[in-house]
Amino acid sequence: MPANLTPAYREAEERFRQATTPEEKIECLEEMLAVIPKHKGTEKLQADIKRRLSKLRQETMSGRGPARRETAFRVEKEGAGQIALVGPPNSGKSSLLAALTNAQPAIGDYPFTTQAPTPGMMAYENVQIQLVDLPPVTPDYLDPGLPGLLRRSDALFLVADLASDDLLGETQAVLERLEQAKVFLVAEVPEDADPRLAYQRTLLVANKRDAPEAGERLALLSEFFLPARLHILAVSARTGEGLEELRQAAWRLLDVIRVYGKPAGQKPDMEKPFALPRGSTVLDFAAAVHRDLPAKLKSARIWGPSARFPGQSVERDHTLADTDVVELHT
Ligand SMILES: Nc1nc2c(ncn2[C@@H]2O[C@H](COP(=O)(O)OP(=O)(O)OP(=O)(O)O)[C@@H](O)[C@H]2O)c(=O)[nH]1
Ligand SMILES: [Mg+2]
Repeated sequence: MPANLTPAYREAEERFRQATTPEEKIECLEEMLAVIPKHKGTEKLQADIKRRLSKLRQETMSGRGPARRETAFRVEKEGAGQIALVGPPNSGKSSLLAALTNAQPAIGDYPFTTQAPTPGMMAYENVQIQLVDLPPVTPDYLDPGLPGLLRRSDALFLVADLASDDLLGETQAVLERLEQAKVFLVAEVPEDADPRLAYQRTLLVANKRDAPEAGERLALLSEFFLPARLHILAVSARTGEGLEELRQAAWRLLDVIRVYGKPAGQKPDMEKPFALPRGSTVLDFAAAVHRDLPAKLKSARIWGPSARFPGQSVERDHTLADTDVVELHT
């Protein structure tokens, strides 16, 4: 077993061990494949996961429909990270997606307008963050594909409705319904998190702050969600208030850093940063550039916040910082 597997991988693997249905197993294996560090040392393991996946997929295809239903809930990740929008009906999830991205989801003044995940790309400075609009969650309704999508995404917006009389009840119901599905919405993932449960970093987005009585409702929401310690940001998809702050908050929520690649003797490409989890090293960056690179890597030089001086030579385990420039030598 390669020693350099990440906590995210080990959590997915632990969930796989606990999984009871083929659908759950497929979901866990897919997650393991998505988060496994891609380099030579894990190639055998990757092949093994793929083999188990295709076997399970074949088994479920010959059976009933849920596995196929599940595939409708699979959204390929793009950009610096994926944030899923979850919440009660009519809270304005689709309106937020429309206001923040070029996507054009159906928006309606009635519940259950959205029936399938709809992605869109949101610009923040020089990066793109993927937002995924979802069907609503109520005490009686949770699409079976939804918890898996939430687990696989990088962070969540819980969208609450400041125009609703049942603001607290319906928002709490979403949290409870998801907890039954072992998905916990938290401000920070606890260090000693139980690997069988999924904790997702979440921002509580209080939408419709333009609505009458939104102020009082926001105060209620803050008071109520104080124990859960979710950070709250009030916005309006309709007037655009708070949306710039929301882009920034999305970036902070993802907790990633931008790293620029620099070919030797050339200028760095400042247009297209790589987005890496905070705490990533030179070696992680090399793996993100190309899966074969870590094995060939001889040395690296860096410029930017984590460099003691411009062009400093660093070891492969050097921890990078946001906006570092890295030149890899093979
Ligand atoms: N006043 C006000 N109304 C809004 C705002 N955002 C959305 N709405 C309205 O709220 C209603 C529901 O909006 P949607 O974006 O469809 O809500 P949703 O959360 O996607 O709903 P479902 O798909 O059913 O879960 C529509 O009538 C929107 O025009 C806002 O910021 N202010
Ligand atoms: Mg919708």
